[in-house]
Amino acid sequence: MQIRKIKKWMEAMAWTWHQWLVLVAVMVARVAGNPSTQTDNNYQVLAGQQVWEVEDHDAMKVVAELEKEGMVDILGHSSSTPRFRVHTDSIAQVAAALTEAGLTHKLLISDLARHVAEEQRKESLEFLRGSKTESCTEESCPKPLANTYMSFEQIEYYLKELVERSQRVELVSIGKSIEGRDIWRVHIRPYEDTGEDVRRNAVWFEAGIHAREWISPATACHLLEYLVADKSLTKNLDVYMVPMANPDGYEFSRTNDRFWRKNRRINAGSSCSGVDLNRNWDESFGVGASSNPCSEVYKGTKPFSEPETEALSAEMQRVNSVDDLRLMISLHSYGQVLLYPWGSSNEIAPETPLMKRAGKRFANGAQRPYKTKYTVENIAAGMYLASGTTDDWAKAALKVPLPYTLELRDRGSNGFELPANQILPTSEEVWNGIKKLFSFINKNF
Ligand code: 0X9
Ligand code: ZN
Repeated sequence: MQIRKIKKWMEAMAWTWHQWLVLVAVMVARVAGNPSTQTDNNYQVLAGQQVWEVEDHDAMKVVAELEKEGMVDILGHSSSTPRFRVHTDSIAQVAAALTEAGLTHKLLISDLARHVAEEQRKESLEFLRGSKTESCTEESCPKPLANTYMSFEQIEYYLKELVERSQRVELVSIGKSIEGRDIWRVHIRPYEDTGEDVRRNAVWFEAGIHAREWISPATACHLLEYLVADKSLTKNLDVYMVPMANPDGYEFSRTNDRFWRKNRRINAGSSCSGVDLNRNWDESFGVGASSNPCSEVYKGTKPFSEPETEALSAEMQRVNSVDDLRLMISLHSYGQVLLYPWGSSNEIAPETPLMKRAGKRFANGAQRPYKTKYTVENIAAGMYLASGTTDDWAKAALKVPLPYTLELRDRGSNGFELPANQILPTSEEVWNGIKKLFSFINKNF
């Protein structure tokens, strides 16, 4: 009787026996402690939240204001028409504000928790198919995983093994996050390091400043592999990379809230936590950002109020004092667009023709081998004004000629929930784009 009931219930869920079997196996893997699959329960907080879209180019301004008030959360940069998450309590208010502005919206997702649960169920099935040959544990993490998003701990295992494996690599903790996790900075020395104390061209990569953009740290780790193996383009180049700039937020997005963006600061006097680390840099601080701790774009109490941005900026400054930073790429998702400053004003930034020219080289390179299209755009022209970002700070404070924000795959079909089987293709095409940028630097500086 009981069995028949369960069978009926399973039929009602419309799953095949095979799918159930796979699910049980995934659960067993979890119990066995494979940290790579610990992504359950990170969607319940999203119950009742919705995703809307307004197909109107003038809507961005209205929606950006609602974002500053903490009612909505703009998702990705796939187009100049906004797609955004509406918090459950704000649905009526947001609808009213849009109507008042003469805008109509389309409902894309009616319950985000259900949507994320379903996406993760599909991923679990996929994971089981693709993960047989790879593993990453404390004892052995020889390569970044290609079929699953690694936990912060796994990324640490990998980085520590990378240093042991390659003489070119140096790993340093440049500070601790709010919750005490290390912020790791990798340095890949030039392939032909003569040991001489000379100024060289240098490149800085930052990844994972936004917690939910999982493809960013994943790509960063694979880029490390390509960089270490490279023998020509990095002959005279110092490469620096922070593969996980917001480890607390990342872990929180894995365990508690799949759409978490900020760090994990407990904001005094507010029930909302987190500071948007990409609004906290000391450049035009405040413009286009929010003073409301409940907003996804909350700038924090003052520039560099957060240990994460403090550590990043101090290290970038140090690197720029011993080397010449020529290129800075902050890896984000999603949208497939390479963005160049300014983002906080409509003025034209110094070296704009150069940023455009080099940017196009990147986009050409990244077309291979999957024909993926990356556009090259000025930040402020394409969307809303935003300040306190890594890119503008790198240009204004450090005078880095080529500072970019790279919004990785995709253009919105999966958004932040990019299936793990796209980690490798994304990394490959981005590496092809970056190689073009490296040649550009080697030729022009
Ligand atoms: O808004 C952001 O911080 C970035 N987009 S994301 O969807 N990944 O959050 C874009 C930052 C672009 N740079 C500036 N606005 N300066
Ligand atoms: Zn981002």
